[in-house]
Amino acid sequence: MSAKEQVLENYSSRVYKNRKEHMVEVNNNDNNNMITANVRAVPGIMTHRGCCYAGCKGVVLGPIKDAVQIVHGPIGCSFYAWGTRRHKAKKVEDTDHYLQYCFSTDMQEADIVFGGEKKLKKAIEEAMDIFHPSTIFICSTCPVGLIGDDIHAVARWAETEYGIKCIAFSCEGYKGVSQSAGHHIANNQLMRFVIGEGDREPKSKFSVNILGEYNIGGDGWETERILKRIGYEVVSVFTGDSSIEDLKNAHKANLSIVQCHRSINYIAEMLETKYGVSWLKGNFVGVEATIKTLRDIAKFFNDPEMTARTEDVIADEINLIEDDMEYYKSKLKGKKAVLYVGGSRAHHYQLLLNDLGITTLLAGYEFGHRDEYEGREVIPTIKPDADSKNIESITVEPDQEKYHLYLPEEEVNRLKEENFLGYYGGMVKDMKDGTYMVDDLNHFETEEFIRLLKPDIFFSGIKDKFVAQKSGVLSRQLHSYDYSGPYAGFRGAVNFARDITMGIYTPAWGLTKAPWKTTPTLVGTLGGE
Ligand code: CFM
Ligand code: HCA
Repeated sequence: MSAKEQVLENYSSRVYKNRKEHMVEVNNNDNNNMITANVRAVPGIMTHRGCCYAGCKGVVLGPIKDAVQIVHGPIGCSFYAWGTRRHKAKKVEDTDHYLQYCFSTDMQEADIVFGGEKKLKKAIEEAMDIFHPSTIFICSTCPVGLIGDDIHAVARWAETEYGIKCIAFSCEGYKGVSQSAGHHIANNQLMRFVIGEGDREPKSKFSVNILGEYNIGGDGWETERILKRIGYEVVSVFTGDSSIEDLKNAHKANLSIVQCHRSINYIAEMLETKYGVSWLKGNFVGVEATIKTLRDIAKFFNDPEMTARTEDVIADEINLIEDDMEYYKSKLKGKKAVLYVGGSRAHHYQLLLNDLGITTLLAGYEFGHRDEYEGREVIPTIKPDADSKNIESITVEPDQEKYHLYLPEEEVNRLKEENFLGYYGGMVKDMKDGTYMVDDLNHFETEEFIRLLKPDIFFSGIKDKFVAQKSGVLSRQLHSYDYSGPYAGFRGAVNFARDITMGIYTPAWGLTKAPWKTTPTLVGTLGGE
């Protein structure tokens, strides 16, 4: 029996039917790797997913450093999002920097009963008195949606009262099935109220945005370093170490490079539709992946000097890390890994592991959609009632097979000529036959797959980390990097390889033996007398 069947066998028939659709034994020959994803978790199962508020406030908005971000809700929600995600940012002189702060309306029972809008206004007044910010975000959490506070009206009030920018995000935690709904809400509001407002012209025609890069552990800085070394101008980064001013000018760039497609694909597509900024899916995690991305960007700009410069920089960067990478590869070759991360890293990190000779036995996403697993063809499609500037009416609708990007006729023709943007690849094509993709891997399945597959290392987040560690398997966090990093780009690859090598060669893992495996911990008698 396969590991997948052995795990599923433990379930009741109802749960079995549900969960089997979320598990695929990869077979790239029969091309039948369809998976169910982005649907509600079975109630009662210990999922490791997060909520809509986490995706909006925690992930996309959190790293924007010069906006005061007020969480309208009970204090616990705010405390959760305070400093846990490690999106690094540098203070720029004479500009606002609020990343270290935690702003909350601290809703209490009375506010739930009588309404919380007054308290929200008070919080804004207080923030204005103390910090004088030029931008305020309001993010609501579950109770706000239930009682119906109109945070958008409060935002309009603040804009008139103080002459600032104030944007409200109705990102109550219960919306949708995971963090993913929150990304969408954040993206839509940034598109409506921020992007397009700037008029700063890029200095160079080789100008880019980096989308879906949140500067976890300094990853974005390493990516920018490489791009700038080649000669690109980075107009904006969504949203790692970013300021409102940079984001306002994103539409001025000539190309958007998408690192994490899951969290930001909406903005990439809307920038293309509304302002004609092309995008390409890149990936700066892994040495080979970084090289490929740099070459794709050079291909896009199609400039002989930039192409030559790209090759020079690649050669020089490789030269600097080659010895280290060879050394770590000799230590790591043949090791086996399991990865379970949010919506893009379970794919990207497989490529970096490949560079080091480590095989992936199982990979899964908390909230990736089918695109992230199976990949999708992107089909530019003529929009029936084409009005290219009416962004609200343009949607990207993933059907079972393809992405349709609805555009006016001339845009469709242009994109078709540049068939360059025609495909967004999921992770299955980079996985070996016989390995597993598991969506929304839960606590029980984590324990079982670790027992059956016996990986040398389990990559995940804080919630599942200790499941692995308690069973004597090395764990590394791919969200927070266990407070190390950067792991992106050329220098990041060496940091990653070093951290993994240290972990694998730590003897502790072989020494752990749960006490209940050697001595019974419960003693009792069964039955009556
Ligand atoms: Fe994108 Fe991210 Fe991820 Fe994500 Fe996240 Fe993250 Fe992640 Mo944690 S935006 S999908 S919602 S790469 S916070 S920086 S590590 S789950 S794989
Ligand atoms: C989130 C943020 C998170 C959590 C990480 C973890 C992050 O989804 O709310 O579970 O360890 O990267 O900080 O994904």
